Amino acid sequence: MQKIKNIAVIAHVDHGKTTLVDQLLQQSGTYEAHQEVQERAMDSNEIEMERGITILSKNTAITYGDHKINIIDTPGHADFGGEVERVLKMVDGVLLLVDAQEGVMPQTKFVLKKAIAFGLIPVVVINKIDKDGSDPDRVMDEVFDLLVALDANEEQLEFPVLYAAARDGYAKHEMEDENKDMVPLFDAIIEHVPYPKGSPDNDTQAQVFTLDSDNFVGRIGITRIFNGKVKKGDEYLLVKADGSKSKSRISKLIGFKGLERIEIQEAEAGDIVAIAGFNDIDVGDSICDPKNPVALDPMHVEEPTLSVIMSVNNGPLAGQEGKHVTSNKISERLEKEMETNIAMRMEPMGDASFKVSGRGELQIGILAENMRREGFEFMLARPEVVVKEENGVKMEPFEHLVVDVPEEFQGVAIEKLGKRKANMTQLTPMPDGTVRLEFEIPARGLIGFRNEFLTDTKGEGIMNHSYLEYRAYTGKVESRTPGALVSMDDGEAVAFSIFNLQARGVMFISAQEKVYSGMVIGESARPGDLDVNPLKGKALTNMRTSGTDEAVKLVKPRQITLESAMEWIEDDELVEITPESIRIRKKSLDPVVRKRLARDKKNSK
Ligand SMILES: Nc1nc2c(ncn2[C@@H]2O[C@H](COP(=O)(O)OP(=O)(O)OP(=O)(O)O)[C@@H](O)[C@H]2O)c(=O)[nH]1
Ligand SMILES: [Mg+2]
Repeated sequence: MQKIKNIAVIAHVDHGKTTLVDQLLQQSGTYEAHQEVQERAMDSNEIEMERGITILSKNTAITYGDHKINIIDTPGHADFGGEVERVLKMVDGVLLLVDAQEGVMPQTKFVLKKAIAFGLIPVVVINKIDKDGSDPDRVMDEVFDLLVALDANEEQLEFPVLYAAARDGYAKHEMEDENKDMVPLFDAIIEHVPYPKGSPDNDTQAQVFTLDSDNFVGRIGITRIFNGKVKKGDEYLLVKADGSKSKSRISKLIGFKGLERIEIQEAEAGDIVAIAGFNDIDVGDSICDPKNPVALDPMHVEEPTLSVIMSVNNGPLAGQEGKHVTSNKISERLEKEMETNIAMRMEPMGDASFKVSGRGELQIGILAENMRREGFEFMLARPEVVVKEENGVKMEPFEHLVVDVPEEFQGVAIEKLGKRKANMTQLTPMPDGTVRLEFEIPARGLIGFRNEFLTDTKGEGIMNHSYLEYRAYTGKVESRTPGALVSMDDGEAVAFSIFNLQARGVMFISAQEKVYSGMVIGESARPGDLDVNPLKGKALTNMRTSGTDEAVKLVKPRQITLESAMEWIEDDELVEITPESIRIRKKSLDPVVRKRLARDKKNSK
């Protein structure tokens, strides 16, 4: 039987997980000599490469001495915490990375809490020790305190620690040791991560934790084998979370080796393989011996905390840029997403709209971004938190928030967060002259906060948050103050009128861009919406078109991204998304209706 170690790499966003996996791949000699490999090779999908973040967890396998190490790289952003949760059940150990300067951050707490609950002993890697301002001792203390706070048992408290610069390819036991290579980390994995339990002689039990597809064989389930064997050509029983069962043969069995996938005939307890042949295979399904099927526990993933209404684009420019625009197409696409993404939910709401729920704006934003790249066109409403009722009490999700700000912005940060119902739990002066403020805040209070925070701190503030728990509802929180500049006509925006409107606020559009009545073309400098005319040109005789014309010098418009638009909009606004454009509009395009609604709203206050 092969000696196997199964580990997941977990950390807060950007603490260096994918970079570390690069080095483990390289230094284990897994690559062929001629193989050309990109930096952060595991971040293989388009959006991951563009943004330099991991979105989906992915697995690889390396050989080290007589061991095979299966490694699962996980995403660090809080919105993808569901990915980490389901992966933890598949491994027998974790590498917990912590940035030697930033220290313990919200998502460090979230992932470590889950790992501790699964009984895993973390191999702690204090990473980026090469950075100026790194303070490995302080960070080590923070990790220890965190483990105590998380009720780690004695064995877990004796976790091994390594000091590393993943980017530079070394890890070591003591800071004084030489900077050499990853050998100390490889050895720590072999020494401290337990071997898989279970036996190849038992009846087969395996569980799917990720889905993949292949043009030739269809759906593939990436699976951890807990007991017994799986053989190509043999028949197995697929058991779903709802208990339903179906029999099928394994048509193809795929093993992992570095970035490659190789066809294999058989695999056994302890290993991670990809299985084809089950058409309706889903995340969480068990693959069992047909004679003695004992399904594994369904996977638990924390419920979604945020939802957004997605609807068919019904604006005047609808259907001009997208390929898939109907409610049927959107529904099909969302259903497909829900099969692989167990941390998300979808619910049809009638009238061509759907409620899509997930862990945060980024998670929903990435789905929307993928859809627009596939040619979809649709609208999103303002995100809302998922409110629950427990024992007759209205509950809402709370987040753990950490902001790092230069000292002079401490006051404004505390004041603004106070208005959003945040409760400060800690204030720590940092060695670099910044202050670290920690809060517990209703997730509602964070919607739209990032823009405001960056403005208030002149771009110098850093904020990080991650899900904490459901607590009693806190009442009204403040939202965006500035109003919208709303176009009152259809047509193409004229440079001269944009020039005039610049005095009234920040523009979102450039000259010649298509606009329509009810479209939001900028942020007003004052509260309250303002209907404006972006089409009003100067009489042609006076208009010079040359770029040097002083009179029409235009400020660069604010770049609207999918996520910034979702953050910015209010209840009566929508984001219109097409493969080519992101526009913001009023829900009601008719100015008369809008005025009446605004009046009713005011009266009801
Ligand atoms: N100075 C320094 N930078 C590092 C080190 N390791 C990684 N980085 C940098 O940190 C950034 C983030 O690295 P990633 O490996 O993508 O981090 P990650 O944890 O996988 O990020 P997510 O998957 O998005 O959570 C990159 O710019 C790396 O080059 C290190 O040891 N020292
Ligand atoms: Mg990564």
